[in-house]
Amino acid sequence: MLLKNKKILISGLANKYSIAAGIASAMYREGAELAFTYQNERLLKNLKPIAESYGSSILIESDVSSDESINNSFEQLKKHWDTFDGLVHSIGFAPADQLEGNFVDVTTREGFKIAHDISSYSFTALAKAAKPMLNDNSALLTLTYLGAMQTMPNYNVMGLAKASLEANTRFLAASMGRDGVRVNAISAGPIKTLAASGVKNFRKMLSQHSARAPLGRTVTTEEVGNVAAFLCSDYASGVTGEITYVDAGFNTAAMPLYEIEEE
Ligand code: NAD
Ligand code: 0WE
Repeated sequence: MLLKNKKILISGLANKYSIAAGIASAMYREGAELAFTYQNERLLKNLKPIAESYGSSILIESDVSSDESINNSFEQLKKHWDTFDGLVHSIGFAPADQLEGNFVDVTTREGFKIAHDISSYSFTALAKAAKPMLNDNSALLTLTYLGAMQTMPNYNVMGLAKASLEANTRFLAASMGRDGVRVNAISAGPIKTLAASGVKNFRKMLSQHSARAPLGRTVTTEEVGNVAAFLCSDYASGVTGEITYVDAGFNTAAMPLYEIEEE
């Protein structure tokens, strides 16, 4: 039981395919007490039965594009918990028109602003709001992607936002370390979630991933969840400011082992 007596707040659980659902499942199994935030009313009906299955009825609305919504959500949380031990940020967004086409042609000032606001600043905003309630030996965790480090078609301005999120992870770690707060990120391989479902040629990307990755396959939300549970546990007490890849080794291999079969 990695997380016995730990209270952890999880954001970004939209449905059972969400990475946040794999994280919640692993954390619940490891003994954590969970609470959840959701973006809007529309997502509450999906979340409710899932949260219930993880023993939680603490469901709080939090739209990270609004400081008022964030502040309200922590006021709500205080009614249930005086203090807590962990926060999972599993939120990312860019307008759809930013994620298809040639980077220099499709990227706009407004698209850049929204992507960075929702996908990076929100992690700082949640850390700021959570800070007064965080116990000693607590942990913050976010989800990033290889597009922060290397290019690929269509990920575009989200790559810039993830680069910012990774720097955010390091600066938050430096900023909060003396308060007993660790801050880390998991860089997950591609997974077919709601956020990936609108993406052109995503199935092709999954098969390319399997071909190049040392493990010869993609990763599951459960595998991401297991590493998330570890990083938020006291077994990771010496780890902060780190980006941990959970991608079947994809980022470590420059070429696939075998010739890809002709189609
Ligand atoms: P998902 O669609 O299940 O989760 C994305 C979540 O972001 C949703 O719950 C949505 O409600 C939330 N969100 C968006 N805008 C918000 C706002 N303004 N306020 C509050 N919440 C908001 O998809 P996912 O793939 O599980 O994504 C979770 C995280 O994992 C994201 O940061 C994503 O970039 C990252 N990630 C995903 C993959 C992948 O291939 N699926 C790979 C690496 C990293
Ligand atoms: O971070 C992500 C998903 C990011 C995302 C996806 C969407 C689709 C719907 C952010 N905003 C939106 N906005 C929408 O309107 N991933 C790592 C998954 C992902 O998304 C891609 C990928 C991969 C991988 C987009 C293009 C290319 C590759």
